[in-house]
Amino acid sequence: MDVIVFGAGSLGSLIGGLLARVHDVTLVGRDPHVETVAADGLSVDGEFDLRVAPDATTALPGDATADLAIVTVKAADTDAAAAALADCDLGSALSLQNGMGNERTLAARLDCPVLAGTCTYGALLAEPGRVTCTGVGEVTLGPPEGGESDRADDVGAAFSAAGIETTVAPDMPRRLWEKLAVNAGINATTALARVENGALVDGPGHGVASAAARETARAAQAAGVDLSPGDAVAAVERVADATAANTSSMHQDVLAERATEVDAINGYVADRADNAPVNRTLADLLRTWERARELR
Ligand code: KPL
Repeated sequence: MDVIVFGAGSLGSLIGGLLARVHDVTLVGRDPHVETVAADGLSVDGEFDLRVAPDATTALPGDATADLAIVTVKAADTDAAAAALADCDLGSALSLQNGMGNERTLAARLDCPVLAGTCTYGALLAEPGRVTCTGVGEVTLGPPEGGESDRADDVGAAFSAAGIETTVAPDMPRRLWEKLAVNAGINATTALARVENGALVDGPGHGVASAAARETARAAQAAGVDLSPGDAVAAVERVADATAANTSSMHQDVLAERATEVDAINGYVADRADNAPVNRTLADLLRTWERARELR
């Protein structure tokens, strides 16, 4: 399969690197990472130990062709990614991003079916040309509105052939909310406390992450999605344990002094739940930090 990975940061490079074992992959990202991958290849270490040679570029030609485009950019950059992919000839697109509504943003511009996906692998861009897998998680994917599709089956088979733990799921709306609960619980808490995901398995951080996840479940229920507070907390516990050594993507953003995905995660929940004081507080603290750093 010809695959474009649009957004070759830590997660995009990990998924692209694993896929490149059996597929023709083009990574689209930023220098100096892209320059290094194009010249010397990509190393994937941590839970894996492999070296692959995907194509790598900072700008995709407008008429690029691929069976699949995987979008892994930050939620705030989805529209720009859709614009860059709009004139490409694509079989399908798959969002593997944090936050809600990315599939809709992509579908508004792309002339191909768009699949929804979640990913709980832990990834860290250790240096240009080297990505570390800090936890083996799972990819789930399927039609964003739920149900089954041959395209989702084909993409799932392509991921599985590359050794990526993959489930093709008929209930993506619920899974997207469950992943939102995981991100609402883990990302902001680890970013503010400057700890790895495993620090939330127990202790005071577990209480904060669990409360944020329970509020997310209530927002899901208000949106008509059947996610129980107990299942949302269990998902946070499972992912914190499986990715214990990982620096969450929001924690990585704070360390690199980059804008975070807080609006698409805790801010999104706080705006949709009747009463979500934990998500509101986490969102306001991160927004305060972003303002002080002139990132918003
Ligand atoms: O999605 C993640 C992220 O960091 O954004 C998890 C799964 C929580 C891994 O850290």
